[in-house]
Amino acid sequence: MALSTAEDIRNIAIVGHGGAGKTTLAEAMLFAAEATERMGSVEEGNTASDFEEEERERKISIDTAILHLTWKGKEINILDTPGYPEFVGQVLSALRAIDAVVLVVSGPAGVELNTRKCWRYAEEESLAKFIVLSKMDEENVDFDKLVKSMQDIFGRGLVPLNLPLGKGSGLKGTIGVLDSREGLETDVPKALDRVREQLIEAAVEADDELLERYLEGQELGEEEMAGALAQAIARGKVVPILSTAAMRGLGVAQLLHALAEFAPSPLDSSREFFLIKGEEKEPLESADSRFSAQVFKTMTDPYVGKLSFLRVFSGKATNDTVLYNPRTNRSVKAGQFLRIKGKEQTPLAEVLPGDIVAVAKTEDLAVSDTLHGKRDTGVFKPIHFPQPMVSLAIEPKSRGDEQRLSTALSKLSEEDSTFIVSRELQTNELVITGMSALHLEIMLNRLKRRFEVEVVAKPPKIPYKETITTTAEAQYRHKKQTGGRGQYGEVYLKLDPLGRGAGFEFVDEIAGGAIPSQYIPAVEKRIRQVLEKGVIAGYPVTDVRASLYDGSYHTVDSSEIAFKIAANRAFQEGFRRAQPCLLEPIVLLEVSVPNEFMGYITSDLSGRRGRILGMDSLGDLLVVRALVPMAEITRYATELRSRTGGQGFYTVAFSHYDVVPHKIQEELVAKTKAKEG
Ligand SMILES: Nc1nc2c(ncn2[C@@H]2O[C@H](COP(=O)(O)OP(=O)(O)OP(=O)(O)O)[C@@H](O)[C@H]2O)c(=O)[nH]1
Ligand SMILES: [Mg+2]
Repeated sequence: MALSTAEDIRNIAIVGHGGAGKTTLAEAMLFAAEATERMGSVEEGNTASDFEEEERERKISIDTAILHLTWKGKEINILDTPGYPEFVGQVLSALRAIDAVVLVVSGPAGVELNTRKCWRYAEEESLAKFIVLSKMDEENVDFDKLVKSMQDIFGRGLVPLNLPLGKGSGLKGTIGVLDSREGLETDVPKALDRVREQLIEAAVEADDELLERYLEGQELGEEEMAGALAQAIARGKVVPILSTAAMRGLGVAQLLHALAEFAPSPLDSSREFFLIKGEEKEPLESADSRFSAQVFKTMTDPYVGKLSFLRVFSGKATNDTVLYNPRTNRSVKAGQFLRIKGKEQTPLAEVLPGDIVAVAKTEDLAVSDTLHGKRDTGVFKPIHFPQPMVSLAIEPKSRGDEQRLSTALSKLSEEDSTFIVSRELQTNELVITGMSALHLEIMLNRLKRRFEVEVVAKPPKIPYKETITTTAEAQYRHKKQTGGRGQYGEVYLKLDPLGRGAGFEFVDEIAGGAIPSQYIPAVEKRIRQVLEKGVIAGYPVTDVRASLYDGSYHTVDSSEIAFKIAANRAFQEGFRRAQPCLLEPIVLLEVSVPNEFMGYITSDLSGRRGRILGMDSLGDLLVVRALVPMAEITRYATELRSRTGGQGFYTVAFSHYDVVPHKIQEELVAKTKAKEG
């Protein structure tokens, strides 16, 4: 399929709260544009977007689906993004590829938490916005109230571009505000006039000349009007609201029409793109003839291998074009560009500025990579992903699967930037971290289905540490001198507590050769071994200084081994005398919830031994910052979600180590003893 020009491309992402009706809308758009022969449904698991097994079974979107249709000569690329908060990484990467968002707001539910978040992301990326009211065929939807509440939240730039005809199950269709009114009955024309006026005012406001003529009462030409509206939309001054009932196909053609007419083409986008070269930023015009593109998503396909999805920002490329990647400083031949339609791919001979396409067999490419047609060091701004915070420790069910597990995990984390795999140094556990318990569950299912590796998962161990709180001295003499060659070594140690984070220090204070210098490294080495294993509960020791200040030796019987034994005993003894304690990691927790949950959050955090640092109100959202022991929030994600009906979210970051309260320390010590038998 040869495209005519970049002006005919429209790149949009459908975003919104979970279950708002995005996938159903995309399906209805494909069907209306005859890109599909039948309209699938989420319930039946046969939509173009939700084709992956996990999506079909759960009836939710997990990955962004890339779809394509042609409407009246316009090539429309649609990115259907997931709405549940754990998949926000998919939304953020999709936004990098497009020029306009279609924010779906469920008619019955109104504005929800994720509606606001998506609005904010779209604003941050300077994207044109369209609002689609979905499920307008459901009962108890009050169109006027809905529009007013959205205008209160998002501003007066929101103006309906169509109106629903009828209500609930009696919804007959929708009427375009700018359409001809012939044959219309009832009171709709009155409302239409009013809205039409609002729309025209909002559209001409940004254009002084038009505004003047309009205020003088001059009739504006249809084309002039459309041009002004398109510009106002591209700049975010006007946000059209369109009513739909996608399951019944109502309002869908009007939406397609609005996108084709008023959504900015890649050339008209008000987004600014620049290539970063060290400290410099070089603006990039989409009319620039140099080929440049950014990878916004990758996927491992069982049949074609790794697919990388690109948004082309400037220039053209063919399959022979050699793509240069400044991150790896390597070039790869494009090989085969592909147009993506859900799970189907069709080969393309050429790609244009603004295109969204895939390339196959590109193992080297990673999300955020910049690609050039010529050698160039400039890179596009990397896509910023949130830090995931829910972890599980995993190990393969069958021994010998370690290698397969690690290959599979690295593939999964390559295609999902919010899924992180790490080996914890202290606990030696393989830990996976994701956005939520559901996210991790989905990943483990994918491991099983796609890579045939099964694992056992449990909460990761908390990396406690051991330290001392006072100074103490200890001595040990190791002596065995009966028969044959003897063993002899004696050490005197002084242990001092050090400040948090200081680690371990060894000081050699031996004077006058009380211990010959060749044995001293053995003393230090043995103590460092004890540090790793711990003394009171099996956790590594930290923030301690050990000073070797005296000792004795025997000219024949002393050996490294003898001094090591003495060092071990003296250190353990000294450690126990120096009022040892356990340290636990404390994290900085930032919780955002609607104001109504303030009471719950504060009492819950104090129950978790948390210390509240501050509270801020952002509109009706409350942001609470607190220091909380890591051990107290291992299941916080699930609990917060269920208590706030999914309206709360949070971030965590490591803060510092602090002393474990005595009672909890006793329990931990007892647990270790029980394990050791
Ligand atoms: N009555 C009615 N229900 C709808 C309509 N569109 C979608 N639904 C229902 O709403 C539910 C969610 O629809 P989806 O299309 O999966 O919503 P989504 O926004 O894609 O969901 P996620 O991608 O998981 O966030 C499904 O049960 C749909 O059948 C509509 O026009 N009318
Ligand atoms: Mg969906």
